[in-house]
Amino acid sequence: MSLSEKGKLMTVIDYSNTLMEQTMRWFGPKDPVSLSNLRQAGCAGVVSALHQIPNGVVWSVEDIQARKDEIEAAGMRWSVVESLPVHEDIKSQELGFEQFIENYKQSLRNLAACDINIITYNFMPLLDWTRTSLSYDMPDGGKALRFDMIDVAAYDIFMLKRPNAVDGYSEDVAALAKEKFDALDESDKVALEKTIVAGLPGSEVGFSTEQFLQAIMVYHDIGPEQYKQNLFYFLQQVCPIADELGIKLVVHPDDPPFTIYGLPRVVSTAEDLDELFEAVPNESNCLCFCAGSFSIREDNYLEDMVRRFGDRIYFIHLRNTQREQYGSFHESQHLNGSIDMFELIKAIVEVSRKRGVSIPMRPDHGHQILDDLDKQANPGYSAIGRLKGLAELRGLELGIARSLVAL
Ligand code: DNO
Repeated sequence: MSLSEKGKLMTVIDYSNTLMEQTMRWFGPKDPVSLSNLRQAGCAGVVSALHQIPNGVVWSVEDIQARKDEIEAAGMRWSVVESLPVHEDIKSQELGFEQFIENYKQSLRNLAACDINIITYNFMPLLDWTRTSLSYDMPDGGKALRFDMIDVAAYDIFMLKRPNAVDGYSEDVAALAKEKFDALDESDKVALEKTIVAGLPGSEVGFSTEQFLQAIMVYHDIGPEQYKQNLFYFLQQVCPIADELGIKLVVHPDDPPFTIYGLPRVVSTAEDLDELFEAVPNESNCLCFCAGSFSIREDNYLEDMVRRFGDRIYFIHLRNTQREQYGSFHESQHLNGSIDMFELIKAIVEVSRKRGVSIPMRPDHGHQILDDLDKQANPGYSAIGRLKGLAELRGLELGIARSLVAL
């Protein structure tokens, strides 16, 4: 092909409508980071939820429309709901749970009536995402979120005193946990428990130690096989309605993607996803590809997963993590860490082009940097750290997209 022919081809192919839609999460009017901040960061879309409505209660058209109007007045669109939480009774199939499924369906109908059709949820029992430190010092002076397996073991074995907890850890981890626990003073213990069980932003529940232990034991009795069936049952009930409404229900993977406190985790690996889509093949049964969550397991090959489940991906979370010893990890810079972000975005670009779609993406979390350090924000959701992440990610994507056009 001559250079001028190649030049013509480059002008004909328009890749811009398959670039990821840039979004950020907004926790609603109480979020210290404003909609105007999000717009200035370059967002076209907003990811939000009606956190003021208790878990299990129907979201009314009125409330949904009010949130939508507020976002649109700021010059963006409400791209994705994160999350419409699944009530704990649905997860454990507690007596009377069918009513919560009916409520869920009604919320879906109301969301569709307002033209909102990508809905995130997760199926992690009791806890949503889990970290042990919300202000881990990075060498550059910023602060990050971290998960320390030794802290988790110390809490589990010596504070929660879960029966047989010690059997779930290697001897090394159990010994280090004992050392750690012995060195904690009362205020350290309170702080650790608060971080672990009081609930991070987005998780809709918080527990006392006793409540937590009791609730865990319920899931021990259920076990992973039955728990998986509970997820499938929920989807078998709601997906037919979601299909009709044109809604995509995107499941957020387990974070971290392995069992903690002996709780079943069933959306952690490519095999889990295979089973999920096979058990419930409905077109509404889809995936929120959370790179950071999946990346904690070395046996999750992220680019392969994007290609394999590409048709089911309707929402993307991009962040990086640095895996450490014993399953510990911290959230690293968006472009550096255990994930090869270049390869991952390349796979996303290919899938988006093949499908001819622009998939909403949010930079998932960010460090606290610059003015963030003196301000209050939801852990992981400070303004400047996320802006930096988004800026780096969109630059990388644009570079990849343009170079692929030129090939
Ligand atoms: C953490 C988030 C999660 C996520 C839910 C989805 O930052 O990715 O809280 O929103 O698990 O249901």
